[in-house]
Amino acid sequence: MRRPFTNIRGACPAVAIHIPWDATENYGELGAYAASKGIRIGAVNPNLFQDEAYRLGSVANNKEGVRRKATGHLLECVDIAKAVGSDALSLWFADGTNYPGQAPIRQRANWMQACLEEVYAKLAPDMRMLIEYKFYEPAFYHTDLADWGMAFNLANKLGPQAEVLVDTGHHAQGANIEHIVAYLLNEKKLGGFHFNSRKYGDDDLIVGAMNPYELFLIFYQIVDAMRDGDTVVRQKAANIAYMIDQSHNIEEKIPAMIRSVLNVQTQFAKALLINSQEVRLAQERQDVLGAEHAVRSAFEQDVTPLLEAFREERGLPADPMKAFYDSGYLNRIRGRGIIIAIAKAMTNSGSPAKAGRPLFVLRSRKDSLLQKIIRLRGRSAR
Ligand SMILES: [Mn+2]
Repeated sequence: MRRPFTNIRGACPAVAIHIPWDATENYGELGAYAASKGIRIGAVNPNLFQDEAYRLGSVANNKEGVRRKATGHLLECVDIAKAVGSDALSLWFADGTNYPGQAPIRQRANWMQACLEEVYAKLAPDMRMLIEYKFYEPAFYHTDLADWGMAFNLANKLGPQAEVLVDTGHHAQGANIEHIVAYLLNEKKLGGFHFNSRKYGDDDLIVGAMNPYELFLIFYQIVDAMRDGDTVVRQKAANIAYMIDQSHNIEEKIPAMIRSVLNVQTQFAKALLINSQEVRLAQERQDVLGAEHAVRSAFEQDVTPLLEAFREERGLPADPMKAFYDSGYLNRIRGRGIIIAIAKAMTNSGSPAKAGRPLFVLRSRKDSLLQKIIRLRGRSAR
């Protein structure tokens, strides 16, 4: 088990946890265990959508008791983050409505803000609150945090430790995500990413699988901000929390994650190759095609040999995917029926961690069809 992850952690130093899916009795021990494996616990993700009580909303629910329950869970997650040594509370709300008139939209915004103010006050000084938005699904009429502007406004109201999280799958078709990224960077409010790619809705496919150029252009904006004249913009750009939020239904999960990381690395490397001087000069002489060429030509470079050399210099396998398959790990976990074991543990206790299995297999939030089925089963049981 140790060998492949010794390799992967060359690029991915942290594992996000999702509560209650990763719930365990002793969080200090969990943090120490992660450290003993050379990784740390990244963002803590509360779950405010699985419990039947949240069917009509969590922190924006019109029932005060439900809002209390949701706030209590968020506060519990702040404590968990402190115990495991995490510096990020990552928030996504399924809150919204399906029909006009179903609930008071303005009042819900105020309820949500009041709950988050209470949670914000309990953050450790070095902790940040990442606020994610999504324009529809599971709600189909209105979502309480529908776009970056709403998340940005809420983060501004809460304070400097609150920042916006951009999930690349949470926009309407045709939205210019790299523009949103640039805007938030300029406002010093871009906290993190949930990477994934999509063709239609929030498909949660392997990042870069559908539109690698979009991913490259996102990194172009980040790399450009890293060279900004403003120190704070540079610091913020260097301190972005990069996360993967995907759902692997038909493909092997760990290779899919490795592929995702490699795709991110590739587009980041290409963005670093953009000749910023050439771009700037073209912009100054208002040479539209010259500027476009300076950006695009970096995308057309093959960075594979560069990345292989970069990894080898650090004592990492040049080809992480090959190293993973060669390790035999996939066959070993297949042999012990880990997926079935986790499914069983989740059905019984809602917590894969309690089964004493590794935490990284069911990684992303809506990890698989399997989890959706388990959730639906849980609902019908209640
Ligand atoms: Mn997400």
